[in-house]
Amino acid sequence: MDKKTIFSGMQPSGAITLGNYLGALKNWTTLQDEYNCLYCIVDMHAITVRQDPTQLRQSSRNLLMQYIAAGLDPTKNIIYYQSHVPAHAELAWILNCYTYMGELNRMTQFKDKSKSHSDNINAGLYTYPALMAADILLYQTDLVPVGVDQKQHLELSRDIAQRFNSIYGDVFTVPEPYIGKVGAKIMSLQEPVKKMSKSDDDINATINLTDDPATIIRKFKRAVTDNLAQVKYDEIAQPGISNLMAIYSAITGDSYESIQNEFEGKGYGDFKLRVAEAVISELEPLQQRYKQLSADKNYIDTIIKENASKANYLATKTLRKVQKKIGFPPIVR
Ligand code: ATP
Ligand code: LTN
Repeated sequence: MDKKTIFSGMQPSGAITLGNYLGALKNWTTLQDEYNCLYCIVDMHAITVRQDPTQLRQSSRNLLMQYIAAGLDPTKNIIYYQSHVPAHAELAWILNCYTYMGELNRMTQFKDKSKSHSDNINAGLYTYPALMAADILLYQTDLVPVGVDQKQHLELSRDIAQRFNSIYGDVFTVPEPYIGKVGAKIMSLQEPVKKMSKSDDDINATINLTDDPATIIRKFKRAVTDNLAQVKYDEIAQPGISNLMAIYSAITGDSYESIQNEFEGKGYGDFKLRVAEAVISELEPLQQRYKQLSADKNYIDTIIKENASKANYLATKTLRKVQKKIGFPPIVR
């Protein structure tokens, strides 16, 4: 009853990557006993970039199964689609009216995506953070486990919550970010100064959770490094090697120092292969569970239905409170 609440989400904008897994999903699985957790598939956020309908439907279902395959128990956590809970859109509209354009103009994700999707800089892409704030605030969330790239959005969510509370009293819990120590920012294997991103067009830049062992080995072999011939953590001088060390450390739990010692005097080939092997064995159980889940349509459908109903119940409670505070007329039954 008195457990704290956790909320997080991922966009079904493609196959999820090792970055999503190490930066977010893996951490989520460690929190499920201690907290009341909601893990959303944020399909409404995904359409801020143009999506193919058939692919979006498939990616959304795949993502839900990957949450479960990674170890999230759907009876302990509320795992659901954002579009199945209308309160997200309703609260987002309200929060849009408490968010300044000056704040949205500063968001680096908006700036980045405006560059990479310059033919479709739509209003949804711009007001994306107000929807994200709605996701979080609807559930009176205490903690939000995300990768470091989402910190700025989270700070804005806090500002919006505080602004609203200062006008209307304590309506929202003000959420705190929860960012893991390792794995918080996994970089592209091809351009290690850029984050690994599931919507990257270069297939060699990302490891997908469903990649088979041969593909994983091939991608790590091709990973961009340097000619300094030393396994040493230095993000500036050796971004590629540092990224491989971050991946290895996030999986094995080994410190950078011990990784440095382990591979002292060894070539990059050896190191890359060890990283690939660690990733393969980390992903193997997940891939097996994913296969089983894909074959059990009824089980997945039941989860979708039951969890959406739980989320709807909780979200509506907060939404009604907000509507009342701002002066919307009560619903007459
Ligand atoms: P897209 O490429 O479509 O923008 P994305 O790969 O950035 O997607 P999101 O759905 O936006 O993924 O993010 C899901 C979660 O994964 C977030 O908590 C985010 O912080 C985390 N995350 C995304 N990329 C990385 C990364 N490279 N390293 C660590 N965490 C990441
Ligand atoms: N913006 C996030 C996805 C996201 C999210 C959220 C994360 C949408 N709503 C609420 C945490 C809490 C992203 O791009 N990774």
